[in-house]
This record gives sequence, structure tokens and C-alpha cells, in this order.
Amino acid sequence: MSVFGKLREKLSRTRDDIVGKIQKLVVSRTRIDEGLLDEIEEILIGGDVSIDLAEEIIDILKSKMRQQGYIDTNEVLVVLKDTMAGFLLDSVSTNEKWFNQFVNNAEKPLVILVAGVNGTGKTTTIGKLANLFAKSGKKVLLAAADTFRAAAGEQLEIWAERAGVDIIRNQPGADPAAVAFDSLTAAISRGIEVLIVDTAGRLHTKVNLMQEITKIRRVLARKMESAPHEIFLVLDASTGQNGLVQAQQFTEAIGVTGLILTKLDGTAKGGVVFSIRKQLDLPVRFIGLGEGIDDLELFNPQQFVEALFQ
Ligand SMILES: Nc1nc2c(ncn2[C@@H]2O[C@H](COP(=O)(O)OP(=O)(O)OP(=O)(O)O)[C@@H](O)[C@H]2O)c(=O)[nH]1
Ligand SMILES: [Mg+2]
Repeated sequence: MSVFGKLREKLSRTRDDIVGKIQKLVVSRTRIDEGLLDEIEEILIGGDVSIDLAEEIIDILKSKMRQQGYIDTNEVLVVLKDTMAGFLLDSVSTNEKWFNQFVNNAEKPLVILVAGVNGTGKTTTIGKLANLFAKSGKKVLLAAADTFRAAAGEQLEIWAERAGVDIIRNQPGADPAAVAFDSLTAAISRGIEVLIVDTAGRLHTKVNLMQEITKIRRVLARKMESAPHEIFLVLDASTGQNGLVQAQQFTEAIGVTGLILTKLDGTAKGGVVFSIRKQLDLPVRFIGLGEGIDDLELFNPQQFVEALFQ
């Protein structure tokens, strides 16, 4: 299946919940009036797209109605799609460009620190990322700095095997910052190109745990001044708007550089991509579309919007 075909299939719940509902609503009416526009706005806001986007869409529809005296079904959908696409278009930098720069960066190793609240999909995403970088010919090492959960190291080890990359583990209960430091030391001596550091899930509200991850970051920078080169926050799309608060807190603590939005396949809350765009100054770099090793895609805003309409 093509990347677009897969995206289209995996986003079906979000599509049904936003575009599908609006489509049904407008085709069931002979006249599109202001009352109907209110219903459209409700669907958009219920679909977790930002209020700003919902208002922008409704304003355009209203002004078209005033100008023309009417608006037809097809026009409603065109406005919806164009406005959604425009909303995401001025993304911080395009992901293709970012990815190419990242994999062509001569600095060794490039260090990626991965953070997030419990169960958002950090370890799984690291497995997928390891596979992606290994497939682009990179020498990858994983660091099991989640020493909190006894099974966490084993879980990462299984992903390392699947992706065909090495892993550094320590005893459960070891200082996670020490594991991160040792891994970076090993990465340097082994000529590793990409080091990805897994961390334990933590609530953004727990001060001591946020200090712990700040320490991991600090220790990496002590070993290599430019590290970590990327700090990815993994957000579970199915938590919708709650992810925004997590992102703000993690950004304050560790300076997140990019987001990975997981579990878009199982949720109707994919509209959260629009809220993220409006409320956070952070790029969504990747999206998770399933539990398999290939279920990670570079986020492409145009394709994303296209997949919601086809
Ligand atoms: N459907 C779906 N499931 C996912 C995706 N990413 C991760 N999962 C599942 O989410 C669950 C949690 O994934 P983990 O990778 O263990 O999450 P984590 O953030 O490392 O969890 P902790 O380390 O305990 O904080 C697992 O059952 C994964 O298979 C995704 O994109 N889609
Ligand atoms: Mg984990």
C-alpha cells in the first residue's frame, strides 16, 4: 500500500468524526444557513481542532454567504479543506528538509532524547525510529535510560533486535542519567551516528521526575556540548487537548525541539494536530500509525489534510 493509502486508512476515525460528519450534515440540508454553520462549528470543536481554526472556517463561510447570498455544499467542503491546509502549511520548517539535514549531518553521534508521560508510545516509537535510521544506512545505538520499570530494558532490547541495532542497558534501578552518560561515551568510542535515549514515562506535574529528566539532558551536554541534538516529546493523539499542557510543561523543563504524535490510527482525535499548530511553537516531526515497526511516518501536513477528505 502507498504511504498515502495507509495514511488514509489509518485516519479513518478522525475523518469520519470531522469531515464525514460535516459532509453528512450539509448534504442532508437543502439550504445552508447560519444555524447550520453553528452545527459545523460544533463538529469542528468537538473534533479537537483548535477553536481558532473553527472560527476561521466559519468566518469565511459567513462572508461568502453574505457576498453571494447563498453557499453550496461543495463550497463548504472546499473552504473547509483549503482553510485546514493553510492552517498547517506555514509549519516551522518542512519535515522532509529537516530529515535530510538530520541524516546528512556529519556530526557524530547525533543524540535524540525521547520524553513523555507514561504509555504514550516512547519505547515503541524509538524502535520505529531506530529502524528508520538504520534503513537510511546509519549506525544506531539505543540507550535504555528507563531504569524505573523492570521490563523497560527488555522491551527496548526486543525493538533493538527487530531494528538490527545495538543497545546499552544497565541494572533496573540504576541512575538513568548515568546510563545516558555511559551510552554517549560508548556511542562516541564506537563511531555511532545516531544515539536514541529512552526515558521512563513521567507525569509533567511531578517536579522530582521532571528534575530527573533535566539531569539526563544536562549530563548528555556535559559529555558532548551539542547534545542532545533533538529532544522529542511523544504525545498520544487519543488524549487530545491534554497533550498541549504536557508539551508546555516538558518544554519548560527540557526544551522540547519536536513532537511525535502517536496512536493516530486508533483515535478520532486527530484534529489535535491543528490545535498543536496554533498553540505550540513546535513542529510535529513524525506520526505513529500503529504498533508495527513500519508504522511511523514523517508528518506531511498536505497529505494529512488530503487524507481527511478522500
Ligand atoms: N495503535 C497504536 N499503538 C501504539 C502506537 N505507538 C505505541 N503504541 C502502543 O502503546 C502502548 C505503549 O507503548 P510504549 O512504547 O510501551 O509506551 P511508553 O511511552 O514507552 O510507555 P512507558 O515507558 O511505560 O511510559 C503499546 O501497547 C504500544 O504498542 C501507535 O502509533 N499506534
Ligand atoms: Mg517505555
